[in-house]
Amino acid sequence: MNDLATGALRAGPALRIDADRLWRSLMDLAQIGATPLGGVRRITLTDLDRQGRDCVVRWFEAAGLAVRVDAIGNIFGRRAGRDPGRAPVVAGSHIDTQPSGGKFDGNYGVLAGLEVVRTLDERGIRTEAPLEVAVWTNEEGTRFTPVMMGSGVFAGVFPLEHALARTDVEGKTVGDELRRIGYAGSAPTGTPVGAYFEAHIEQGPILEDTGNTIGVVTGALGQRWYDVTVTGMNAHAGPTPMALRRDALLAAAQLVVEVNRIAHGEAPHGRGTVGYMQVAPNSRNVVPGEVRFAVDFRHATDAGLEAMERALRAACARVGAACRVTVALEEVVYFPPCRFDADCVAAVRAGAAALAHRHMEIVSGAGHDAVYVARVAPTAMIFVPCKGGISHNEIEDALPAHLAAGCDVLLHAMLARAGVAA
Ligand code: HGY
Ligand code: MN
Ligand code: MN
Repeated sequence: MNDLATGALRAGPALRIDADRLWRSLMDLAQIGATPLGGVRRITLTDLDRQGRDCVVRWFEAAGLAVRVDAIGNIFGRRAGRDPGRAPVVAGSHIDTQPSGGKFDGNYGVLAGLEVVRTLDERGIRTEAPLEVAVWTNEEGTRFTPVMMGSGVFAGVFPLEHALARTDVEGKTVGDELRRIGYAGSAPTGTPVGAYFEAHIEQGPILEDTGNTIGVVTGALGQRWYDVTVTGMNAHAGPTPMALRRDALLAAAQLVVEVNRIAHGEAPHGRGTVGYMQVAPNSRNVVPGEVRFAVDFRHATDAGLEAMERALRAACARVGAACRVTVALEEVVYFPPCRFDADCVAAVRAGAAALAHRHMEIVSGAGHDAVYVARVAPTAMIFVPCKGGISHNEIEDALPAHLAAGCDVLLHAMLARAGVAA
């Protein structure tokens, strides 16, 4: 029998990826944007993002993948299947990071997809359906909102022109920055996907605390993000009597406390964070006249998100009146709680069981590109533990054995959906 024919035999439960090669590729990519504390700062559409993209494209091409880039900069590496007419089974994630990001958030899902391809090539295994590895543009939403931008355009959630026109705090647009780094692609976006799997670190403590290696992700919390602008009056910190002040930062500080209180009131699934704040004029002896800050709300139900928004609007009115400032609230991100495809979730669960990894069902507190891809294709995610559940932090860490286990589950779930050519 030729190699490809025996490939089907080799695709049994004993098939494993190369854990050392996966770890090396993660460490090599992490050099691009490496930070002193061992993290990665590779913000979307910066020169470091370009370097990361170039590196991954080189690896895709070296693995024999046909590479294309779409109009929002999403990168796809395609491995032919026996039946070119079938929609591809896709694995992917993102390589843009938070300003104080880690080595694994996003990067793991892309490099696990590449490791699956490398393993199949090594073993001479051809699939029935084509496979693709995807790198989604601007998942983090830290420089340009909305979050999960590339996958959102791909899934038709955001019009392409709307995304290309989004600006950062310096007024640079997504479109200009894509052109500047050479990733304003011409490939069509929204191409067919037979099934999508995303391997990701959990970014929370549950798997580690419960001794599970694999998280069978059944869905993700819904999110609402707001930009809040508080407008008072700049004033001299000395002669201005306390009673006459219109202090925007005093009001903003009270609203930060309110965001936290609202989230606690929606336990166990409510989440509320103010992670970004700009104070103007930001001078030590001037009563601040303007404060802009971001609110990130999350919940397991739409009703919960709506209740949190109502409470926030009431707090803005109350605090605004008390501090004699105006408070403007603008919603910049919304997506409802999502449930992943039952058959894809079952493929993940079956892979974990066949590989004898302790596993549990889990709902993602983080948003992921899978949330938008799930709108257009059967989708599921695979979680692995990260150290102390810490992420969006330079000390983010994970065990090579856990990363390899998740990649093995990804391999078997993809083969289950793509089929192995005889
Ligand atoms: O914010 C999130 O949930 C994701 O990390 N972008
Ligand atoms: Mn991520
Ligand atoms: Mn992230």
